[in-house]
Amino acid sequence: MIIIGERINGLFKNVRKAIQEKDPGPIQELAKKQVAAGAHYLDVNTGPAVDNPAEVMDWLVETVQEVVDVPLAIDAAKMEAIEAGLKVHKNGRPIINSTTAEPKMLEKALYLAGEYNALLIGLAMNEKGVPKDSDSRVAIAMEIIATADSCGFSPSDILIDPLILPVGVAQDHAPEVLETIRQMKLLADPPPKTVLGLSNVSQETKHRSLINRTFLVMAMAMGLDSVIMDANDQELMQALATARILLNQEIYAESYLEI
Ligand code: THG
Repeated sequence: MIIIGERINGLFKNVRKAIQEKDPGPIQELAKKQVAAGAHYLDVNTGPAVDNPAEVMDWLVETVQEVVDVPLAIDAAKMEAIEAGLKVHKNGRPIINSTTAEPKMLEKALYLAGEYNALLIGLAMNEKGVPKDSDSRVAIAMEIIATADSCGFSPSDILIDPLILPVGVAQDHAPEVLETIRQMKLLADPPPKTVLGLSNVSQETKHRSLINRTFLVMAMAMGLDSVIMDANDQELMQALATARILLNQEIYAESYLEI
């Protein structure tokens, strides 16, 4: 399971403030804290409230890379901001986060993935939005994989994100998302990878951590490969480690099981 730390995102007040004040301190603390907790990648997102996203992304990526050497998931709505991050990215293979199946956006994202040897997150949505049922999500994923294939990419260069929505507003989507993850293993050989923005599921709920870890374990049972999540949530990390043992993904479990 690839853990992508979610905390460097302008959605969070302290990150938004640090961006506004161009203060590297809080961002660099969050970067170090997430990597120390076990994050393999860090997601980096300026948040929606900036009017110069490319400039801010450049600064964020440079700021983070001064203190950690994990690769980054460059998370932005605009491809110009993603490209600005890719340009200065230096450790390993970056992740482009993300494109929809909308042809113009997908074409731009694939071009950048080729240019910067990046992995690409393809969202199971198109210009009509996020469909509810898993069949429609799978069909969109298939379009993304087919287009990527025609541009010379392997399905394993693509991370399909079925897009989990807050359970409070879209409860009926959660099982469809799980089924979409399961279906991805049957879509191509090699199959595409899968990813989720886990914390979406619990937005606006009281028991966020419990909902997050319950859904993560269910998604892992469906074959989830990677997850954008709070690596500093200890109970979530423990649930992840336990699920890895129960799914026989972890071989040295003896000492853990004795406790
Ligand atoms: N898929 C992909 N990328 C993503 C998402 C996804 N990137 C962003 C997001 N979704 C995943 N990251 C987060 C980060 C924060 C929150 C949720 C998902 C979050 N933040 C608090 C809130 O909105 O309530 C912020 C408030 C605060 O605590 O300050 O929940 O799905 N590919």
